Amino acid sequence: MHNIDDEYYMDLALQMAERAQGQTGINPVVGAVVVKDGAIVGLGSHLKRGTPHAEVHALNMAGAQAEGSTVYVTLEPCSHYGMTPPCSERLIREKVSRVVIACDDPNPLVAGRGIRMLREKGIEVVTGILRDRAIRLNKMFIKYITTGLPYVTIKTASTLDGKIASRTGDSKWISNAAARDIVHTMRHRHQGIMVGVGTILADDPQLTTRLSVPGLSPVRIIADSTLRIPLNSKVLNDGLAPTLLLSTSEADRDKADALRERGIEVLICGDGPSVDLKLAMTQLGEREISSILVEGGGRLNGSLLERQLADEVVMFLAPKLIGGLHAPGSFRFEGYERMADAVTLSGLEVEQIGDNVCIKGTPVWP
Ligand code: AOF
Ligand code: ZN
Repeated sequence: MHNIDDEYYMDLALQMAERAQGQTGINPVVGAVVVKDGAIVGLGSHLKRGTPHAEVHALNMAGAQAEGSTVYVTLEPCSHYGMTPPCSERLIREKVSRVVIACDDPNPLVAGRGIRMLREKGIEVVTGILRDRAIRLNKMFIKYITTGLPYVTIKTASTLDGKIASRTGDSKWISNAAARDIVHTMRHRHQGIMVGVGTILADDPQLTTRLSVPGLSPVRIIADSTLRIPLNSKVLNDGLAPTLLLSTSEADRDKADALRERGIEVLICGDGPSVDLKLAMTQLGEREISSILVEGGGRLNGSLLERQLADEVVMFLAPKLIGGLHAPGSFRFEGYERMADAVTLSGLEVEQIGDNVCIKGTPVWP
């Protein structure tokens, strides 16, 4: 049991924010708790872009009890007029006494101004309570708001010898059912899902979110430099989520037109022969896709790794050894010459899921 202190209330605010992951679009997830005279009098979470911020919901619930209260908020209250008015002004107007913040808002429009506004009005401000957890929670928002580029997570499922299919191409299934369920939660929490056209040709996947309860499906992004995608593939016909194609100027114009007529957006990412993935990320960022889950195949994973375009790698390993001199591996690219050149994963997290192992980390290039 945790003693009742600032961390106790911040933990509650973080839990509310955590549960909203995936539903705020390019906005952060934020939770707020209002405490007055030793009791919680207001709770709030930012639920969707364009709707009230966490503080507003919590203060509305607190009503007149907000005066003289302590407000816990997982992100620095905003200071700008965006789709909604500034939360700092609202906190000042409500005459709260103390604001406890987990982490600063890296949005250049805020970046410390929210905290300054509160302090200038004599409100006590404490920052850094459960800061690391708050930063980790908004890793996607932080990357996107500071770079305009999506946060890229590469997810792989391989045998222990690193293969994502057998020598004949068989891949159903490598990871266990529990590991595959986790992937659907990951899909829910990303704005986009990306695969290479080879995956469409091999598996004709839906790439939607399928949980035991309804979930949010990401925009489906297919890297297909020459538009080889079959017109009858599921992602082009099921209408379950938008689909976007990444191609090059070498792609057949008639096929591009045919796809656009069906409402499929076709982006031209460079002059070929393969999709310029850096340019693709810039264009996807411009379309407000702030996070992308990459689900292979090996070539797409390898290209992203080679171009240093991955923010996180999540690898599910099954206790199987399949061999195969030409069986594909999870990262297929030219490769580095020396072990000292290898990409390493930092901040490693290892979790056992039944007989599978999940390894997560942040790639670091030497
Ligand atoms: C807060 N509390 O709950 C959230 C904040 O367009 P808007 O008005 O929704 O503003 C979005 C920006 O506001 C977003 O980029 C981030 O800087 C901040 N989000 N701030 O005080 C909240 N969601
Ligand atoms: Zn705000």
